[in-house]
Amino acid sequence: MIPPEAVRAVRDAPSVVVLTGAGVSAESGVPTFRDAARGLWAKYDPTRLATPEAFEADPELVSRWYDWRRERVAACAPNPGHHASAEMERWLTSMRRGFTLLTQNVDRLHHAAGSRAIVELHGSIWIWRCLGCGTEREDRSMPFAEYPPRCADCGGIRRPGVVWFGEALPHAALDAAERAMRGCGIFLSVGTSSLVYPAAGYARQAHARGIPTLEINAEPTPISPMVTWSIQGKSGEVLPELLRLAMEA
Ligand code: BJW
Ligand code: ZN
Repeated sequence: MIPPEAVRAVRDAPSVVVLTGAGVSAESGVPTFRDAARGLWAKYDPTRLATPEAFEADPELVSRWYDWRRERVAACAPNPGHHASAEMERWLTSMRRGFTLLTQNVDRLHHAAGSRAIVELHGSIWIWRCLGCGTEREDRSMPFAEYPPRCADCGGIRRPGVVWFGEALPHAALDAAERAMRGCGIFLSVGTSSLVYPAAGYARQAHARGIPTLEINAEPTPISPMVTWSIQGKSGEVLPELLRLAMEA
């Protein structure tokens, strides 16, 4: 199921870049982004809620949605896909080879699994930023006492520290991703629909530079015809197997 050439490419690459998306957290029970409005939220379109315009129009509604998602994520633990990614990092760094995890996920389950070199492209639902004084704080308390939550310092409205459609990604994250891409020897795209840019552009960038690309996803995506190897399957099964084979090779 995993092409031996892909295994060898992971084993031999001087540096590995892994891009993850919501599919990696799906086996932990975290709904994928496009599935992140269920139950009471079923009548809403996540791509419309995750916008600055939606927050401006109705900050209470949008912060209640994030609080609902925070509660769901808080009940979830990392799965074998997260653990394999952390293990791959430990294995490669022990051999003084490069490893960077670019994640679009906002749930911090990669952190919980022990990954270290993480670039959060789309921020985190655990960070809240005050629109009054700009303070950013991790806040895992829930439910919030009020919606939208307010800043303890200045009383301003706090918004989730995530990147919404139409917003620029954090400079530091973009710089770190660019650095990782410069030294990338193999690029892995895991559990992402590859629809959202700029993240979806990294696989294309790698391909254009002749770097081997490997996709692991439950279903075909727009990058599937382009990548060197496209494996259809669950990240929690394929990633651990890929790691096992590469370590044994
Ligand atoms: C499994 C599985 C299992 C299930 N195993 N797999 C170029 C072209 C066209 C448009 C644009 C472009 N450049 C920019 C844009 C606009 C826009 C964009 O990309 N739009 C597209 C929809 C067309 N991009 C932006 O607006 C970005 N900003 C930007 O470019 O700014 C420019 C700028 C510069 C300077 C000043 C100002 C502006 C920002 C994008 C931010 C995205 N944010 C979100 C929300 C985060 C907060 C939140 O979660 O609420 O990030 S949107 C959402 O999509 C979320 C995700 O991180 C992201 C990616 O989704 P992901 O992870 O791929 O999830 P899914 O659900 O789509 O897919 C999961 C996949 O897993 C599926 O395929 C399943 O099959 C699979 N799966 N189980 C393996 N077990
Ligand atoms: Zn404040």
